Amino acid sequence: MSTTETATAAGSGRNATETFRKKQGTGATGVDQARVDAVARDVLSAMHDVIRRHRLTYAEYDALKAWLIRVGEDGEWPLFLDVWIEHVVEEVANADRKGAVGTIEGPYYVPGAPEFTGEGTLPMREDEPGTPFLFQGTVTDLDGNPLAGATVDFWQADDAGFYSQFAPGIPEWNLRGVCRTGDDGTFKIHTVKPAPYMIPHDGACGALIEAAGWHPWRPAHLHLKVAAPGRQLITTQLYFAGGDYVTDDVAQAVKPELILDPVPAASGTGEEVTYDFALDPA
Ligand code: MBD
Ligand code: FE
Repeated sequence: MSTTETATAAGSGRNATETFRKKQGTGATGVDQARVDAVARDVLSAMHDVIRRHRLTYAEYDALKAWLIRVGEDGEWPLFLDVWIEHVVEEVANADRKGAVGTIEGPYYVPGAPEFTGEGTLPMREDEPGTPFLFQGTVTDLDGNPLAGATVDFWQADDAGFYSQFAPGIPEWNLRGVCRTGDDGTFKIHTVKPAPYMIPHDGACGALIEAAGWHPWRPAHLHLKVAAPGRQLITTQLYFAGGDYVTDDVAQAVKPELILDPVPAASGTGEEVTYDFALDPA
């Protein structure tokens, strides 16, 4: 059975929820009461305002209630929040950065991927489908000085748009890896180009998309966390010039600085691109 036949919203949602719980623990810790009061009050009053402006009916209120219950049942809170909310959180969080441009993390990062130094190939299947792709560059400080021992933590969907550990039938660390820069601050990551990602249509997020007449697609993208001692970690994504949905990402996470324009690889096989990261001081 192929991944396409067996991937379900509830399956990937369950894994995304579990992954988030591992990172976060279970509850809020140490959030200031005055801050909760101010933010929760504003969220609620924004909702009250929407209800008044649109004259929400009881039928619509009950449809909303049913849908919210389903988001939880399908494990799709991580997906929902990261697709429709996170881009603004990221915008606020990274507003003062001078170096590499960030964007949203999304629900599918898993820490602890296999590591290599300098140059390596991401874990992949023997017959991994897709265009071979070399992603290379240098990690520097804001003055362009190379940073040795920086880490480029890399994850992506495969050529069918599926993530290992969130869709069934894919080896655990497929297309996930951590490249540590060598003494010259460079990294060379051999992989394959990912396909666009479609929000699953059999879960609550898909139901919202369908009911509203939206489209469910994210453009093909690479995910990265780039870090070095004494520097701020940057979480970002990179996209492909001219690719489908680059100008119409359902998650609104594309920025002009994040669009790659790969060229035929010097090796003669597949494509390659060079992209550098300048890290802000911590
Ligand atoms: C993804 O692959 C992703 O990166 C985000 C942000 C949301 C859903 C799926
Ligand atoms: Fe993604």
